[in-house]
Amino acid sequence: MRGHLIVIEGCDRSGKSTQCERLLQRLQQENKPVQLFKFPGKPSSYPTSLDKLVDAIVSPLPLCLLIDRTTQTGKMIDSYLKQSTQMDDRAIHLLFSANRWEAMEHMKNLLEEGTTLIVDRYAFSGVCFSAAKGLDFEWCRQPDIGLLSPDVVMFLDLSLDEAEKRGGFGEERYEKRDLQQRVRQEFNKVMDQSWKMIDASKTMDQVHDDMVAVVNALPPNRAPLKSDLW
Ligand code: T5A
Ligand code: NA
Repeated sequence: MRGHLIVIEGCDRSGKSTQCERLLQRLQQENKPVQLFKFPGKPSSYPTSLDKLVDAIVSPLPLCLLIDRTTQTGKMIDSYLKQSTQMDDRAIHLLFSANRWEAMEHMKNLLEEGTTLIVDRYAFSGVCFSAAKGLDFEWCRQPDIGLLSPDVVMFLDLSLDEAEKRGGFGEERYEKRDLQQRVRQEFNKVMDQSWKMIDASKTMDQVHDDMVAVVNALPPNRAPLKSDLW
């Protein structure tokens, strides 16, 4: 039986990375084969390339740590988000997509071996952020056509006011209120009935329990993987 592809989406500060980590730990405690992927990765979560290599060799860390912002595309995205480099809106959009495509084969192999994948942001973020910046929605969808389709998308739903209370937005390029508002509107366009809305304003424990309930309700996966994202 193949693993489940579980995607976690939501606006900035909604608790995605916190909850992905907790879900990972929970499934590991239940002895389920599981790995965590992040798009485009998290700068605070990765040490230097050398440290990473050593970690990957000596510890059972998920391989995804090698795929995030430290791939060539990942580094360019990181530098763009930290505002160290400028880039055309379309070029950065395509880079985010390329960053996902780089991981697809590895993800596919893991899923087929029976490993469940928890994915912190996916193509939905890709489309919503770029469309919120003013790019054409249909144009934005094109480069991600044919990615692996998730078995479930959980959307961590949090108001902008609540999100801003969580440490406030920092220095990253997209951490601005008006943009975040437009991103939320774009998410409303891409979500459908199949998405699981999670009230992210609850405590971390409550949010975790709600997400575990969604995962436990997933039917066993006998159908083959589909590479037919929208
Ligand atoms: N992007 C991304 C694109 O433009 N195109 C793309 O294709 C993709 C994939 C970076 C940016 O890139 C854009 C979107 C983003 O703007 P990122 O690296 O995922 O994407 O963003 P991060 O800055 O790492 O993460 P977020 O800001 O989105 O935060 P999270 O992961 O949602 O939230 P988390 O878990 O870090 O928590 C935030 C704070 O809230 C607290 C936490 O302790 C933390 O301090 N918190 C809670 N507090 C109270 N109650 C709870 N229930 C809480 N849960 C967490
Ligand atoms: Na995050």
